[in-house]
Amino acid sequence: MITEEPLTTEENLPENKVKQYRERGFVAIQGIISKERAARYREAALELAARRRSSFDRKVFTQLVNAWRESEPLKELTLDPNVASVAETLAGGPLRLWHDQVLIKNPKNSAPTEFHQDQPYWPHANSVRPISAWVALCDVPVERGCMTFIPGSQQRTGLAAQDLTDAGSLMSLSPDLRWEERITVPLKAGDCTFHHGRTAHMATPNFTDDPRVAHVVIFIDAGTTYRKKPHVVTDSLDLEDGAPLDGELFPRVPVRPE
Ligand SMILES: O=C(O)CCC(=O)C(=O)O
Repeated sequence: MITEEPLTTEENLPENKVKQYRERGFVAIQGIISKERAARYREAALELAARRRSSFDRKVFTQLVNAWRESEPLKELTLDPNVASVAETLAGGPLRLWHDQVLIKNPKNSAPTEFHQDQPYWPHANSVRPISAWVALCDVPVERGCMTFIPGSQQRTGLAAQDLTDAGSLMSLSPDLRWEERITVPLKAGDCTFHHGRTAHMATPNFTDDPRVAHVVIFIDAGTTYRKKPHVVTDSLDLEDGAPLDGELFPRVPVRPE
């Protein structure tokens, strides 16, 4: 029988993790879900990728946006109260779901996901503490495509959207970032990193024979409003500029079990 370390929860989250998150803009958390659940969700993610023939296949990864709308197991993970309550403690304020995404780096995919910030892609106003949980659904050592962060880069505001297939994109917008420290974070299945929506991050290539399967749950401030610009999640919603992002697509979290 495999004995597992206890999960990290809002109750036992070490104070220094909150401090690290606020200073550096990211933090690694062991055991946000159990390994047994990670294995189950990994299967669900691969099954959804096979089902969604039309999924967004980029050079760097296969991206399944709003997986929770089509897969019951992945909905359970996206709305997991432990993930959301740790996110809320780290962020320091009330949150709602923006969207989730399964990100699969296929075996032997030598393309890194290049450095970028997430927030410049999003059609949001009034969002100061967006936070993403990147949950490893398989073991992710450096050679399978783990995340690398530039500590403190969440302070860089107002940058244009960056191209995550171009290694020079973020660095040309903010050249001194080239000389900043980078921290690479391998994760075991069931562990996660949380990162702020402006923290510069990349992921290494997948040189292994197995897919790298991650599930990313993206939270935004509960009071975030819509700022008109194209985005796959909002394009079909016909929102007015300034409309609140709320309703069943953007639920408040944590959703507590009844
Ligand atoms: O997993 C990756 O390859 C990149 C992930 C990423 O950019 C994100 O979660 O914001």
